[in-house]
Amino acid sequence: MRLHDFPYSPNCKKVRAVAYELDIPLDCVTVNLFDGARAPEFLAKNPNGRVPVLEDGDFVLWESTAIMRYLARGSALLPADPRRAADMDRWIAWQLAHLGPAMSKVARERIVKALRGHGEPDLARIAEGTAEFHAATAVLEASLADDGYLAGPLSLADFALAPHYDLAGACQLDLTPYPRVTSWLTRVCARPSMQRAIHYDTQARP
Ligand SMILES: N[C@@H](CCC(=O)N[C@@H](CS)C(=O)NCC(=O)O)C(=O)O
Repeated sequence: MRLHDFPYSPNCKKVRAVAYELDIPLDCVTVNLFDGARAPEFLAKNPNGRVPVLEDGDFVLWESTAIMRYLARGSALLPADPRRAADMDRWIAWQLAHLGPAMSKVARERIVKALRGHGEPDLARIAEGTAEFHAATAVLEASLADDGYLAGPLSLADFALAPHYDLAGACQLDLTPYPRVTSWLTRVCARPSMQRAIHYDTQARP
């Protein structure tokens, strides 16, 4: 299978971590997101112009959640129990609807603008994203047990959220008020699969 990805993208890290966890070989092809233009061949695969995109033979799939689910079919990362599966889906949807947009506001202002030379950060936008990040993370903190995972046993939900929270430091978003989130993140990021996905940009490509 081939994955069109970008080393620093948390949505790509989700997919790579699941593939590494399940020992699924991936042929990774980097799409340079810093270059605004997208090749027509890439746009033919994903008209949204975004990564990740998976190719499995003639089957082309975009959207990180759909890709994770496709890779994890039949594995323990995708619970068979309907309530556990719904709980997992709830956190994945929450990341896409709430946590992700909040962090993106801050990341765009603090990181992307600097990398692309797009001018000074908009402080009002940072304040807005930071407030949303803390409101969301307080919800997660209250939902987590001291030593558990997001939906009972380790599941796709942990792989969906951890790459985003791993970028909190780079965005200058403070996790110290959230000891359970911090301990969960440390536990998930200690897994060899997550380590490999997170540090992919500094390694020889698989
Ligand atoms: N909902 C999509 C979001 C994909 C997405 O936004 N990917 C980012 C990288 S993390 C991207 O390709 N950005 C390029 C752009 O906005 O031009 C998913 O979960 O796959």
